[in-house]
Amino acid sequence: MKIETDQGIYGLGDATLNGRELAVESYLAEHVLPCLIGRDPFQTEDIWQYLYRGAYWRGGPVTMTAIGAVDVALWDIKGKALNTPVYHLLGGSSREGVLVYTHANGADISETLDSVRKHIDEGYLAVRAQSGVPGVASSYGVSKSGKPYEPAQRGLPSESLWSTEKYLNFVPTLFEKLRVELGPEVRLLHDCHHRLTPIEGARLGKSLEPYHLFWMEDPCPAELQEGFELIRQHTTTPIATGEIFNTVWDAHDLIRNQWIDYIRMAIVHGGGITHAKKTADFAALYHVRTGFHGATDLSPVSMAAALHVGMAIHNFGIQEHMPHSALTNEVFPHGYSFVNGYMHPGDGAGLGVNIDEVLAAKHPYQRAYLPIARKLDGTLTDW
Ligand code: KDG
Ligand code: MG
Repeated sequence: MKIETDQGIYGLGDATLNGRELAVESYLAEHVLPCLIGRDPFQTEDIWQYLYRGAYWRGGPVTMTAIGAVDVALWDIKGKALNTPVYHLLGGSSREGVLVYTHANGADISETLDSVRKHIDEGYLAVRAQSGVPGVASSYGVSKSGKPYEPAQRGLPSESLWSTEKYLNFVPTLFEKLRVELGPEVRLLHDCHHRLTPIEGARLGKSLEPYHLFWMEDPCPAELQEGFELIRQHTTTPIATGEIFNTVWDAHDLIRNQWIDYIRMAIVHGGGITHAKKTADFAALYHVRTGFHGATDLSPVSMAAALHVGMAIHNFGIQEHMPHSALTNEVFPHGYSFVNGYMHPGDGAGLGVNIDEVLAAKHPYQRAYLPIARKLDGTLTDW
């Protein structure tokens, strides 16, 4: 999304909500953008409150993504108007670079090991490892025939079959092999993608302790925040969650009770930079660090926003980095860079990302859905 000012400066925001894109577009076009005409783009706080409180109906992914898109674009404008990178406006650099992790996956343990090794050779110091599970037709996070992993597909939602029993028996053998082969240094992460119950998450965390993961992500759905207390009581494996959260209130109990170690709310789905900064500051009081969502369904604009926040806040933990396709990078030329495991947002004014609208127009929107998952007996479960 692009917001233009009467001073000739424009800002970019990302309004992508994978699988529900047009709902956000409509919310923006019909309800938000008319309210922005004539406002001072420097008033990021007041505009945020105007869009959040002023709507009366608040929260939820559509609303908060729309607010996030506007907010990020306004911070871009502010940086450009003041001729400074956004991170300078958020506290300046608290570190030399932003530690990132990327995704490795394979059909089996040996392919996954090769994939992790490949990313270590590329310079990554942290890698998320997902593998096909024997007896499970399609596991979360495993790409088909070596293609980059992108879960949303054209047509109606695809269905995959899931077995928690097979998964729980398998995952410790994966990480045992990775540790034996790769040694103690590399940071290893794993995403359970909300598929377990709390006690199953507890069992997994406990069984992974010998392989000292950097984090176990989304062991179970987080609507019931106290479910994480149960996991926490049983394991020292660090816990990350929040990629589908939209406000700090979704994580309020998780944070203040120290049931999690990393908060993953996406900058754009959580109301933008203004709300991400407040969430991070609240989390800092409870030793919770950030691990902002950074999958490829979020654009380079979101990536840049996350890097600027990650540079500035004290309780930064790690940033997810799934490199975009060459075409996406061409549509969004950007100044951020990756060197030896760390990324830097660049020192251009604003976010440091631009858009080639002519090229973008050659690739019109096509509807796609995230998959759904069913247990072996047909019961719908969390994908
Ligand atoms: O659109 C859904 C993806 O963003 C999500 O499945 C990716 O879990 C994910 C992750 O950790 O990157
Ligand atoms: Mg995830």
